Amino acid sequence: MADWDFTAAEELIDPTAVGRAVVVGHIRPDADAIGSVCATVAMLRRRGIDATGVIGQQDPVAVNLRTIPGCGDIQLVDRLPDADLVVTVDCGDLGRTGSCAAGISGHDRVLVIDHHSSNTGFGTVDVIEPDAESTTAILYRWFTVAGHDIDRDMAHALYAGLVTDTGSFRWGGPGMHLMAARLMECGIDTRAIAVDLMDATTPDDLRIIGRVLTGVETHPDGPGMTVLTADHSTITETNPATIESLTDFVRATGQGIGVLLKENHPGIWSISLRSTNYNVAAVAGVLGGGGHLLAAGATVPGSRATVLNAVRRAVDEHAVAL
Ligand SMILES: [Mn+2]
Repeated sequence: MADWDFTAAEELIDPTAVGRAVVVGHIRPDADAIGSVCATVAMLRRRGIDATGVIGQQDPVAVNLRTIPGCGDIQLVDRLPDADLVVTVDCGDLGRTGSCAAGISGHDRVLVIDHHSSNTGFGTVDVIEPDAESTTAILYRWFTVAGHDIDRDMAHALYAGLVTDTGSFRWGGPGMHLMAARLMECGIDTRAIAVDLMDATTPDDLRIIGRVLTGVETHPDGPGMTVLTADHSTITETNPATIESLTDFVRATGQGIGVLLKENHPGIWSISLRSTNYNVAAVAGVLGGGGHLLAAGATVPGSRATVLNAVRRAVDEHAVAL
């Protein structure tokens, strides 16, 4: 496993200097964000620090993520709570902290832990490791080298981020399997976690997925795109996990880039980009977002036609084959 340096991070969480800490996950959280928040809060509390996990939005966390131990304690906030220390986890830029952004930008003790390749750093200490499979993989490495105990609930939270961000161990380095093995030895039920986070569905969700898939479009120009669209009425019919699962269908269609257009609010489109051979973080960056080389996203306002045109232009001009 890579030789990541946690010296400055350890100094920042010194319990003689930190009474209260806030751990911030990104808005519209996924399992890596929630798992990272829960594991970090648990570690800080074990050190005697009064730690709270927060998400800077009012929309509730997806139901399936509430199976991660500690998720029920996470607060939805409209501003950063007062604290001596802020830790952001899995947030690729300050904007991803939502309503906490203003408070974080003026704070003098901010630890950024992240694995998004587009993250340029916004903390007083940044631990940004794009080679990490998940933010929980960075946390696991930190806790292991620093000697912070990992109990069963923490192992569950760390595994949740690992299994989802690796597409169920389809991509990543050999270290991900060693990490999974160690976490399994903590007594977690990996079969139940997979059902909770990825497999659970309903017949109604399957009908919605079928409808969206029927609307697939292809755009063969340039690198090529395969596009799925979930408009606002579709979004309101189901849960975020079902909508997110649609990205798996366009990852490897033989076209260069898979695109999922999600109208999360009327006229506000969240765009997910997936590929097996193009740098989509660069495309997302042009659209004001960011992410990983092969999985990235952005949010763009407008009609579906204008948003799709913006994506086509960004793909044509900025998609670089890897
Ligand atoms: Mn992640």
